[in-house]
Amino acid sequence: MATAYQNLSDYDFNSVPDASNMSIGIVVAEWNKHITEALLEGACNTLERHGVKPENINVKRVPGSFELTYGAKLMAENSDLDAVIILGCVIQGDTPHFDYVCSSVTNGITELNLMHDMPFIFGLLTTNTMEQSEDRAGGKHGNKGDEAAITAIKMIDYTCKFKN
Ligand code: DLZ
Repeated sequence: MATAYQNLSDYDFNSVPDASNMSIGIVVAEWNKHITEALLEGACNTLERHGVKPENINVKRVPGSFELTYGAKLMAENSDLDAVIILGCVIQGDTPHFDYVCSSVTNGITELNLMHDMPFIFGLLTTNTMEQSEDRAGGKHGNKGDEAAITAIKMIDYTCKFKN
């Protein structure tokens, strides 16, 4: 896995645009809750570190990763947001239909990005074991929530270059 060689929380602080005027939605799957709540904590802390006001972070929860696409769609269509971050965790060993859930979320997010005029950010952990997920949810490989937050800020800034 590529992320084993790159810490998900490592980045150059100064390369990230100011985010104090940004509003961001986060949809979180409840399945593998201790992992997804750690991703959420990482994402919120990173957004706030770059200036996003806590009242401009809109968090909603859905039961599992399969529901993330619909949750993100509703959030985007019913709130005034600049981006939506999608957080979930699918573990191959625990999930007989791992490939179906992963490809559903991946295709769903791709479609949302094409349908809407805002970025939808992929923050789904897809691992072989719980340990690999823990390593990427604040463990030895960092936190994918941090990575998703930075990506959201950079993609909002990218979008602004075309809108203004
Ligand atoms: C059913 C299921 C299974 C077996 N595994 C996971 C998982 O590892 N991660 C996850 O986020 N969700 C899982 N789910 C739940 C499905 O995503 C979905 O919530 C249910 O199939 C109901 O649509």
